[in-house]
Amino acid sequence: MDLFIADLHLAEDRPDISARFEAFLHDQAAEARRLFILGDLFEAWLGDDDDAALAAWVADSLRTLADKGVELFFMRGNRDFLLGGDYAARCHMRLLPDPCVITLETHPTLLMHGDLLCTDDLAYQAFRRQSRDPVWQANFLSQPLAARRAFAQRAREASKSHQSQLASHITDVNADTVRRTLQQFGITRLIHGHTHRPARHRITLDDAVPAERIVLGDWYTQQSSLTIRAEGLSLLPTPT
Ligand SMILES: [Mn+2]
Repeated sequence: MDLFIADLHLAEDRPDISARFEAFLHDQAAEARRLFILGDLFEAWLGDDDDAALAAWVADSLRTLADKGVELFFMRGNRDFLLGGDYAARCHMRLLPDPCVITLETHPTLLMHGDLLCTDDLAYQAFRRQSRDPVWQANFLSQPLAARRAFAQRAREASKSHQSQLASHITDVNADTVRRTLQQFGITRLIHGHTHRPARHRITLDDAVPAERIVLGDWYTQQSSLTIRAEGLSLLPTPT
């Protein structure tokens, strides 16, 4: 059984989400063969040298799960895009590039965090390009932790105000970008998070090829996960 989660947005001031995550790791996750975390596990990530208690607790919890034999994979989101190889090694999880292709029960599947698909949000895409630049990242990571914390706080406030000014279709994926991306990879199933709009969307590619886009939910008020078994697929909470 393969399990997928995203957008937990774990934060020091949200112990309720950490408690939900702890329960999930003890129950469903312990039964899985593989657990894929598709980004935004953390509300913010300032660098692998961050000494916050939350990061240490998550590393211990994930390593404990890995030691039970569950294979762990992590793809960076737009909040934790600075999570690096050092921290991944502490968690005993492998880093995945965004996008990446895996085979699930013989079905090739494209995995993404999802922010790359939101191409109508031009300001965000510009920031994304800038902040994925190795020189920008090295410069950011060379600053003292306190300065990085202050920057992240300002960035979160700016992002909140930016999001609140945008129509909801701008902050969602662009349908053409989704189709183009799937066609480019020659793949008919996509799993992503980021938009916090859990759903299973039937889509049609060129030459009437049917495809599916599965969107994972966030963890603000409940556990959200996708389970894939040979018998089928279940998305929780069930999309309304
Ligand atoms: Mn995100």
